[in-house]
Amino acid sequence: KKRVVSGVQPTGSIHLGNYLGAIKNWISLQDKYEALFFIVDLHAITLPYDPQELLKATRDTAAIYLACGVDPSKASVFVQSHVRAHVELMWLLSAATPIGRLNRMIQFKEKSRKAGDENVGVALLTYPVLMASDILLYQSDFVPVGEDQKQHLELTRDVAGSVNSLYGGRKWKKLGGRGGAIFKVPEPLIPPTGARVMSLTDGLSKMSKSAPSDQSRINLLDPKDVIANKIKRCKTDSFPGMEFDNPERPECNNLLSVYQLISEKTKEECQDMNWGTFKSLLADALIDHLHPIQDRYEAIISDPTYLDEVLEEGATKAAEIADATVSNVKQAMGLLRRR
Ligand code: AQP
Repeated sequence: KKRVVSGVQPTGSIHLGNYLGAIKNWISLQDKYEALFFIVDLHAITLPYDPQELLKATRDTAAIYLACGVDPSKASVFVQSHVRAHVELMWLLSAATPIGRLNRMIQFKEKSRKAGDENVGVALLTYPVLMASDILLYQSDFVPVGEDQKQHLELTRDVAGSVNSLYGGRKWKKLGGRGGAIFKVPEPLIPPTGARVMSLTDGLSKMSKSAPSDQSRINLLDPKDVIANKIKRCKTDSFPGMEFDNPERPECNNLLSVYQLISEKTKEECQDMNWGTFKSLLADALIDHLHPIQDRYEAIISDPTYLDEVLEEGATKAAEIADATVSNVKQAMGLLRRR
C-alpha cells in the first residue's frame, strides 16, 4: 500500500475549514492508503502560546480526529512530539536546507511581519524543515496539501532530492547502506475542489483558527445555538438569489460550497432561494452534520484511558518507521553508529 501522512496544529479550536479541507478527506484516505495522522504540537509552539491551552488542544484535536471518523484500526494516530525522530531528522535536514529558501517562504514572511522581528523565534523560520521531517520520516508517497502549504511541500521535495544526491546511492553503499534513494520524494494530493472554506465575516480570507473574531468561523465543537447565531449574523450581500459563479459574491459562493459539502444538495438547487431561506437551511444542515461528531467527541474525551491507548499505539507504530529512516540518514551522513 502507498503511504499518506497529514496533521493539524493544536493551536486553537478546530474549525469547519480544518474539517472540510483536511480531516473529512482523511476518512476515505485511510481506506485506500497506509495512513499516519498526527497532531503537530511541535509546530504549535512557533508563535507565542499558552502551555495550558496547548495541552488541552492536543487532546481535543486527537479526540476530534477520532470523532470525525479517523479509525485507529486503519490509521496510526499520534502526537508528533511523542516520536522523537521528528526533531532528530529535522536537524539533519536543516544542514541540507538553504536559508534563502526559508527566508522566502510566504507563510514565514506574513507571520513574522505580523508579529514583528523581535518577537519571532527561530522556529518560525525553520518550521518548513520540521514539516519536511514529518513527511520524509515516513517515506510518504502522498501528502494532502491545501494551497497555502504547496510552497512547503515543494521545499520538502527539494530537500529530499538534495539529501538523496548528496549522501545516497553509491556513497551510502560504501558506508554499508543499501544504496539508492534515502528518501522517497512525496507527491502532493490536491484536495477536492471547494475545500477552501472562507471566513464568515469576509469571503475573501480563509477561515482560520488565529483570526481574532470567533464570529468568523464555525468551530467543530460550537453548540447548536452558537452555530445558528453565527450563520444568522454572517456576512451577506444585497443581490437577489444565491449565485455561485459571481466573483462579486464571494460570501455567497463560500456558503453554497459549504452547504454542498455537508448535505446531499448541489449549489444549483439553491439558486432561487433568498438569503433568509438559505441561511436557515445551512444552519440546520451544519447542526445535523456536526451534532453526531460532537456526541462522539464527548464520549471520547471523557474516557482518557482509551485516548491515551490510541495515541500510545499510534506513536509506537510511527516510531518504528521513523527510527529506521533516521538510522539510514545518519549512516549515509557518516555519523558513527552507537555500539
Ligand atoms: N479555511 C480552510 N479551508 C480549507 N482547509 C483549511 N485548512 C486550514 N484552514 C482551512 C487545512 O487544515 C489543515 C490543518 O491546518 P493547520 O492546523 O496546519 O494550520 P493552518 O493551515 O494554518 O490552519 P488555520 O486553522 O488557519 O490555522 P492558523 O490560523 O493558525 O493559520 C491543513 O491541511 C489546511 O490546509
